[in-house]
Formats: sequence, structure tokens, C-alpha cells
Amino acid sequence: MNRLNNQVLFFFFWVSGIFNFFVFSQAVPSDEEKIKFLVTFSKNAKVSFGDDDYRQILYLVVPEKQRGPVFIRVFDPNVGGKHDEKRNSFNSKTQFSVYGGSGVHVVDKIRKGATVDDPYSGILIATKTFDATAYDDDWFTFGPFNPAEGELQPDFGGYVFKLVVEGLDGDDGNLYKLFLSSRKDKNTPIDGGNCFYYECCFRLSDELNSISHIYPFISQNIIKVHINVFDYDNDGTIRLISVAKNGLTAKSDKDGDWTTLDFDVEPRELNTSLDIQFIKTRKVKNNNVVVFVTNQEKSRIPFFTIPIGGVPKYKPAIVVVPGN
Ligand SMILES: [Ca+2]
Ligand SMILES: [Ca+2]
Ligand SMILES: [Ca+2]
Repeated sequence: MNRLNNQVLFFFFWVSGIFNFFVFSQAVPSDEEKIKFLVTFSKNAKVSFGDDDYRQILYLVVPEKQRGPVFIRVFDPNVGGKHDEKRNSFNSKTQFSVYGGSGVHVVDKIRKGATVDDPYSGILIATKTFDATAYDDDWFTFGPFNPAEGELQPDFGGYVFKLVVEGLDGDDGNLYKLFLSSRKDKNTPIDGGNCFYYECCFRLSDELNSISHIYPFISQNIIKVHINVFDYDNDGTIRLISVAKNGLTAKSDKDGDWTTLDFDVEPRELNTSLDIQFIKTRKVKNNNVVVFVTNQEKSRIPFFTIPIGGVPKYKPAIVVVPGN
């Protein structure tokens, strides 16, 4: 990123800090995303179940001002019992690993068009593998972590930790969610905390007319966005809201394959977040999708659980009426 980008991004993190005063949530997925669960399948599952690579990579951000220890709490990390997606019997294992240290978030490599992040970069600071048994419908807590165990990346809002979730043996789907907490035994938000991804596999709601959201941040020099969706199964409509777009829609009906939706970026959309909405219009149950967003150079664009600058609202272009 050039210097101007850094300054602009920093400004918006500063603004988002103000938003966080009202938002107060480090749930992942967040209240704003309206996604109930993230999903990772084990490696013998068919990709048509909705997970293309059996792996989820999330970056958790702890603001520099945070003094005390932080905890990464996982709800229902097991793959069995409640919430999870069973194929025949539950026979799966899922590994959750936390990385910190230098190189944990290799921005340049991702921005130059690598197809995936490097999951194992940085220093492994905690790992645990779950099966069908313990922590069903319950929280498991990683930590305490000193914020400085993450990598300081002011462009992204503070100290960055990486959580890698990998499906190991088995063929079932693990549904789970997270909370970045200042307490070991309860979900206590860290003011200014956030989480971002370059690709996300999640479960769409089963409720008709429900809307799930993701919020990519459009930094300088982006002129096109390509929304890549895997296995949408004709679930509904994808709608784009931004400061300049009032609900452009597209459909995607591919089961077990990728669809790409292309949009041009207007100058006034720079340094704002997009709101990509998945609107449920058909009764498709247990639909899992993978989404990633790229720019005109096929570089990945991060999306944030707490949208930078807030949830975008459409603002009609101002029509200048010549004076008399
Ligand atoms: Ca479970
Ligand atoms: Ca199974
Ligand atoms: Ca689970």
C-alpha cells in the first residue's frame, strides 16, 4: 500500500473506532453480517456440500490501545451433536490453530494475486483438534494472549492474529462462531477489535427473505470488484449496496461451482465499505457458500466483520442546478 492509502485507511479505522463505541461487538460473524455460523468441512466431504478447500482463515485485530490479555473464544468447535452438518455418522475432526508473530498476515503476497493466504506463516501459539465429543453447544477458549503476540499492522487496525480452521479426517461440516474477548469465561468485547477475511465459507440462513451481508473495504486504486461465489445453489439474489449503488442485483445458480459477478467502482465508493447482500428467496436448507472478492488485478480485497466506516448507506448523487 502506498503512503496515501495508509493514511486514508488509518483515518477510517479511527472513524470505525467511533462506530465501535456504538457497535460494541466482536462476535464473528458480527451482528451486522447476520450470518449465524461459519462452516468448515472435513477433507473427505464433496465440494458440492459447499466448502471448496476445507479450510477457513480469519484475521483477528486487537487495537494497539488494548492493555490486558485477549482470548479467542470458539462456540461449538466440535463436529457432532447440535448445530453441525452430519453425513452418515459424525466421524470428523477439525483443527483450530492460532498464529501470531512476524509474517502472520502476508499482505503483499495476497495483494499480488496469490489464490490463497499462506495459512502457516507466523508463529503457532495455540492449537487444538476437536472431534464429535467435547464442547458441543459450548464455548472453548484459546488464550490468554498478550496483544503484542500478534503482528502490529496499523493499516489493519492494530495487532493481527490469524486463526486457521482446517477440516481433517471425516466428511461432516463443522459449524462454529467466534468471539474476540477480554475475558476467559465470557464474551466481553474489546473496544475497537475487528476481524477480517479474504475468503469466507458460511451457512446461509434457512429463513425466507433473510439477508446475510459481507463488507469488503474499497481502498484507493480499485476500479472493479469481482464477487466470487461458490455453490450458491440458486438460493436467492445477490444485491450490492454502497454509497453510490442502490441495490444492483445479480443471480447465481451454480451448485458446486464458482460464479463471478462483476461491478465497476465509482470514485465516491473509494475508502468506503460495500454491502454485499445474499437475499434468501427460495427454501434451500443448509446452504453453505464460499465468497471472496477481488479487484481488477485479481488481488483479494479484505472484508471486515465490523464494516470500516460503518454499514454503507446509498447517497444519491448531488445534481448541481446552475444558478441564474
Ligand atoms: Ca456441535
Ligand atoms: Ca460422517
Ligand atoms: Ca461445530
